[in-house]
Amino acid sequence: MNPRLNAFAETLDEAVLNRRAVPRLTDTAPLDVAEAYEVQRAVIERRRARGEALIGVKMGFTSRAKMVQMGVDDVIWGLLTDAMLVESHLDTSGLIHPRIEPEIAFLLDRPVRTPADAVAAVGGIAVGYEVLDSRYEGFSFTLADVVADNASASGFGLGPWHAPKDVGNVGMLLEIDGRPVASGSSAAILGDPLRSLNAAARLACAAGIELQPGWVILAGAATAAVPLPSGAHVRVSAAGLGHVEVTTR
Ligand code: OOG
Repeated sequence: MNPRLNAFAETLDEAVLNRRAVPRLTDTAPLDVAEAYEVQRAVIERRRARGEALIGVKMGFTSRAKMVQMGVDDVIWGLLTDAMLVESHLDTSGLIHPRIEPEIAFLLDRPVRTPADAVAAVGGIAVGYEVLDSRYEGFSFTLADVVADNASASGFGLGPWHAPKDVGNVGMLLEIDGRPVASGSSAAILGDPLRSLNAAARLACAAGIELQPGWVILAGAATAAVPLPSGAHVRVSAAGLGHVEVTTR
């Protein structure tokens, strides 16, 4: 691998391990989006070398609210590993400046070999959340920076799986300590989260990655992300999909 890109991957990986934010890569050297995806893959390879397994993909900037919040205007994707899956508790002391956002998740029960396979491959749908933890100082980045940083992926949690159904326009709510802090409709996700699933399938196929049975596709947030405090109780719900909760310390 190009030594510049390899050094970028090492910088981002060490930022996670040391819980220390780093300056934006693009402040120090040029980086285009195609190269940024190479850096992302190298970051994931480092995690796999430590025993983590790929279990899905996440989409980013699929909603207007997120594009405006972060000042970027293109859909991106990142990879999820088993170490990112949060059960009912999350220790935020291992994170830099975590944020949380409500998501719709798809569970695949068949491989996706071409984008046309995506919708039929869905075996379940759930409400979920994603914990973002940009490795960059000030949670500030260009498109290439955030792609290299695996789309800020840090953790995610899932509610109960439901049989596939229409989730094109369901109300979503994020509450922290019983207080509503963000709400929106799943329609904010590219008009329908299924479009995000299709985009994930397209990007994966283009990258030569086959989406696998058992993998989770996080379709992206319906609202802006909010800071995730320690010592908090978070509840994320979506109409018809129930809810998922997490307690932080
Ligand atoms: C990048 C990730 C964006 C989403 O749902 O739009 C994302 C970030 O905002 O840090 O996951």
